[in-house]
Amino acid sequence: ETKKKSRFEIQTLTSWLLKQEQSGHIDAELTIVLSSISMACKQIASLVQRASISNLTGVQGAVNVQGEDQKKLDVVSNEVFSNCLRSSGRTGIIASEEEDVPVAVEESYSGNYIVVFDPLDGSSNIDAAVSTGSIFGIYSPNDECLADIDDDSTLDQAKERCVVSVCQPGSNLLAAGYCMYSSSVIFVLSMGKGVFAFTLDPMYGEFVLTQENIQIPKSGKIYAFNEGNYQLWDDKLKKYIDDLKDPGPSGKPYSARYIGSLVGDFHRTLLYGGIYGYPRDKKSKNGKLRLLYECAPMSYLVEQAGGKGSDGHQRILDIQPVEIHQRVPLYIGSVEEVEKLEKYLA
Ligand code: AHM
Ligand code: MG
Repeated sequence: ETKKKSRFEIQTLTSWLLKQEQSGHIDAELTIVLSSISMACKQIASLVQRASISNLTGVQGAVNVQGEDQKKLDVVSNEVFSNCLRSSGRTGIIASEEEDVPVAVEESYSGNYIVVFDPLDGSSNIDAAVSTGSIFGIYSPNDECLADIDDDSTLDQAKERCVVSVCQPGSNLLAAGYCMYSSSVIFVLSMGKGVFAFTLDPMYGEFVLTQENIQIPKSGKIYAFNEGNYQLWDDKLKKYIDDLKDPGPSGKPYSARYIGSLVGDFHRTLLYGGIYGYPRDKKSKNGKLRLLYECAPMSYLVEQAGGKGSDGHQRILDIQPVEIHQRVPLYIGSVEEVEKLEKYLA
């Protein structure tokens, strides 16, 4: 006899995580890391929503290690994210888009998970109240970096060990996800057993399970590229885009959609199908997006949903990073669309 579901029965992220822990999919440490990340996302959501009221729009006046203007909210979100992770007591090393080098967390209670994140992606959209998001990935504990620096090693050597521990291929990810700050706040997560989405219920202040085992459509007629860069692209890529727009007398051209916010553009692609791309071009040899905390977590999620993430020639998750802020071209979305693009680029 199946129990009828009460209409008051909702599953919060917290209770869902505890269930995953009980069934042995994740350990208690990882559960705590994930709930502290969701807490950071709730805080950032409220900061983003109130940005123009609390004077948090505009630039900070500093430039990050990658030469980008930091927005006030980039800096604040990085603090929020780092603090939540530190106080979880379960992270050993954290690496962020907004920090030059990975940081070893001094006092980890246990667990020592490695967390990579972009605290506020797409922040050029903030001042116009357009979608942004946070992206994260979690790797296995690695004690090397935490080795005491009171032995003969110097601080520089310890930092070097951190870089080595953090630089793992995406195929080692234990979990990855993002939170999108849009008309709804949506937390999307995978721990290697499908992709799940939780919507922030503003009434309860809790993330509530709204989609289980998301599968990306096998194909989809939407493409998302910054076509302003068209003249800087390789001819093979130009041909691919030209053909999407001009499918011949029988076909219908693809629709263009581009927010300029990876999380928003990716979320739409995940649900509706199609392809998102950030190619290399004449000015940016490896494109714009970062392998470790942008491309790898998104590729992990897309594969978990039955899609594909590629640099045009190989699987993103197979790429071994050599530095923290390494950039890589990204083509991600429905299997058929990404494979078609790979054929054009071959
Ligand atoms: P950011 O991390 O500095 O915000 O940059 C990443 C963002 C992505 O969200 C987005 O896909 C891309 O940059 C947009 O770049 P462009 O403005 O060149 O199209
Ligand atoms: Mg970013």
